[in-house]
Amino acid sequence: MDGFKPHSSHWGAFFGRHQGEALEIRPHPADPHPSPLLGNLPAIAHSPARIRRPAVRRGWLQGRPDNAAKRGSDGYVEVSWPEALDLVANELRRVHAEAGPRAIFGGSYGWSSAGRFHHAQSQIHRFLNVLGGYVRSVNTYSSGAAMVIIPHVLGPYDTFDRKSVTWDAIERSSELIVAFGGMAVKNTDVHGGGISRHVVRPALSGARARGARFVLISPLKDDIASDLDAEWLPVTPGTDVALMLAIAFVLVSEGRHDRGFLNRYTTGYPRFEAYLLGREDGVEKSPQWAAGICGIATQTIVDLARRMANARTLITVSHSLQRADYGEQPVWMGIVLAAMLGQIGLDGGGFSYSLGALGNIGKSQLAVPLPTLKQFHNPVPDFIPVARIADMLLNPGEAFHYNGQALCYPDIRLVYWAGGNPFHHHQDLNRLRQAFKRPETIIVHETAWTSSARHADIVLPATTTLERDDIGAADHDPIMIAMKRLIEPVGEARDDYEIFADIAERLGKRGEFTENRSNREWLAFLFEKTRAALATAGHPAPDFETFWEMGELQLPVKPDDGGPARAFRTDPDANPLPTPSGKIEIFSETIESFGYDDCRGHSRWFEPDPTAKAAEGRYPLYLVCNQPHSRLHSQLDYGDFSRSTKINGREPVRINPVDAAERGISDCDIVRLFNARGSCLAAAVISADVKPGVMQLATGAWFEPDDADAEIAMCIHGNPNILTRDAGTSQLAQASTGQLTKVDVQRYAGELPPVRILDGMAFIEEQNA
Ligand SMILES: Nc1nc2c(c(=O)[nH]1)N[C@H]1C(S)=C(S)[C@@H](COP(=O)(O)OP(=O)(O)OC[C@H]3O[C@@H](n4cnc5c(=O)[nH]c(N)nc54)[C@H](O)[C@@H]3O)O[C@H]1N2
Ligand SMILES: Nc1nc2c(c(=O)[nH]1)N[C@H]1C(S)=C(S)[C@@H](COP(=O)(O)OP(=O)(O)OC[C@H]3O[C@@H](n4cnc5c(=O)[nH]c(N)nc54)[C@H](O)[C@@H]3O)O[C@H]1N2
Ligand SMILES: [Mo]
Repeated sequence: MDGFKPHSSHWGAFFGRHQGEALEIRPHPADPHPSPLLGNLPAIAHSPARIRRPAVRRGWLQGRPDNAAKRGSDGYVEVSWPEALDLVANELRRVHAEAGPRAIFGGSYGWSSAGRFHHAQSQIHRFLNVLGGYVRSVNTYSSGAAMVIIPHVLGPYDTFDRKSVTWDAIERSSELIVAFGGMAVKNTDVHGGGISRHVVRPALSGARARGARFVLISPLKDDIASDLDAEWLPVTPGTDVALMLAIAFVLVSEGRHDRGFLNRYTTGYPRFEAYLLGREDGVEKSPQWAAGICGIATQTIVDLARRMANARTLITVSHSLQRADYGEQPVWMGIVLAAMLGQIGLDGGGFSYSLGALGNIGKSQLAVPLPTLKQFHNPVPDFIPVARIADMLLNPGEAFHYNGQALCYPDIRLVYWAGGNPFHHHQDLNRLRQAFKRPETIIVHETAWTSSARHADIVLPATTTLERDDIGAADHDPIMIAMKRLIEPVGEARDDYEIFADIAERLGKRGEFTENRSNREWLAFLFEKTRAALATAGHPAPDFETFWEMGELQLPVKPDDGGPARAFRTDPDANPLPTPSGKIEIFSETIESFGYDDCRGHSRWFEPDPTAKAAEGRYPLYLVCNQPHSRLHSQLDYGDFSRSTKINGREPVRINPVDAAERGISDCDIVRLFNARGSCLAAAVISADVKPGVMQLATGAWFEPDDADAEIAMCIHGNPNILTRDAGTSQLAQASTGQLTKVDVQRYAGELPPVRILDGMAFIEEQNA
């Protein structure tokens, strides 16, 4: 491949070549199923959406007292780099002097780009720590409820279940795979940090060819690969726990649950059983009971429970189920159900959280550590669960609960973001727009004029990964990649690292931040950790320059031995779980002791939140706001592939034929989705793959308000977060509930405003122009 150089992204390894104006991208030749998301990359080199020069919001620059109210609708003034860096340094100095680091929010959640060094999250946290710390955020939008519940039930997130069940074991041994939330092919395109080979499809096809059967539990039929002939149980969104309870009920009533396993490996089962059988609350969680809630027929539930008890069964629960009200419950209940089947730790059986939600989960673990950039210590005690950002900005000083702690929201005066897009990822964007009017200053490093950049005061143009050398490597992925710079920086864009280094210099901290290493020296330094481990273990261990020449390096993996789940099963006394009981906690005394009414001592079905129910009752349709197949989140929405999936410039929304007919909606009509929080336009796609009563609108279309000054704006492009509710899963995890909301829809009869946000910032002016 003449002139092509290796590189890597969250959606796959590839080779690129920039000649003349054209950036050519080719998938890695060894990748069996390269992601179509690669088609979004070429636009990086030339898109008008890229930020080309530092820019400052006019009202902020002029220092008007009420200027913050104009965030989101103000114009910008381009300035030189030295001016921009001075402004940032002075502002950090001022806020530090007046209020200290506890007034600076640096949570800065977001996926930024692959690459171990130029990872924007690592860079900003390191930088803010060098300056004395910042208010941080904990957990993720992805998995915020699971990250809190799993440690109570199984032990540290990511150590027990996500490291135990492999694709190989599924291909080898699973007989029945019951996938709650599915294993959508589109989702396995992606893994944070990179994914060198997309192997999920061949593994699942292999299991199917051997005779394994798949049951898809989801409101969408295409949440699993079509060649698996999965049985589709179109569950009502948000009701999986009722279905799981009913399956458990059948197991107990028919004596099919594994008492031996429950006795030896779990604690608290009797208290859960009392609830299940109705001894606690007078309600039997029977299939008849569940059928009325989840929309799956009684006999189907009974049959499924019997099949699960009679086969080597693997239960998977996707991220999506826990990104909803009471999201802790389906994860917990999935574990309880697998424990009742007694198959946890058996080859190809048991439970796995998030298998199929990300491409590398289910691959073998690496036997060597990966390069990581040191973050230094953050002395600031304050933090928020990541999705409580708007609550924090709107309610400084207000008390909230989280995982057994009573906490207070800090009073934030400066927000600093690099590598994330809150106007993509957060819920109830009209509320977030109000919240973003609160701080004194908002600084954003961005590659493109996203809506978040358009709500900032100081916007610093960052390079994309294609403009930098880096090392690509991710957990569970056996290939390390020499990510070579493919294009020159666009406009005056600079690496986050350089930007932070120059600001640190203005604050007298350059040496501390850079440790006097150049970019290249950092890469060699970070690589050394992996090289040394390879050498110690007796594997080929090239030096950095040789690795760089080679372009990629195969890393050794641990044997597929069933992981910690097998070890626990084999000898629970020698390998107890790091839970209070050393066992799987079907009842958690710890959680019970918190006294929360929305997450109690054992998994249970919660009726929809009464306030939400009252408010949403008028909106008859569920809206599934899932991950897009055409991009990663909001990244490169301006790319060719993402744009090719839009209809009349709008994001497609899928509607069942029955719901469409009732409303006189035809294919490709522009429709308006609405509820009490807001509305958006989208393009109708009529599809029987969506359960009646449900619509589906992927996340990630860049938020573009019809009227940037209106209190309740309509998004003319199709961002579902204008509709979602900004409320935590429960007081336990306080995680995002963005996956589901209730709406109604109608044909849009008004004049169609053009979508402009993907084509750059129109109202920029040069200083002194
Ligand atoms: N309603 C609803 N909302 C959701 C979800 C849902 O299911 N439903 N899913 C949630 C989930 S799981 C997630 S993970 C979040 C994702 O939310 P985010 O991670 O915030 O989304 P991204 O679009 O990946 O944002 C990354 C941003 O970083 C920028 N960027 C890329 N590389 C660099 C770089 O090198 N430097 C700098 N400075 N910037 C860079 C990109 O341009 C992009 O704007 O969204 C959440 N939001
Ligand atoms: N192509 C692509 N892949 C991605 C991403 C991306 O942006 N683009 N993002 C990545 C990230 S950051 C993450 S965290 C993962 C997220 O992984 P998930 O959160 O699992 O992914 P989603 O696509 O949001 O949801 C998966 C499916 O769950 C179904 N679902 C929704 N609600 C319910 C429910 O109540 N019950 C049941 N049974 N099913 C329900 C929906 O039909 C949806 O299609 O995906 C990753 N993969
Ligand atoms: Mo995520």
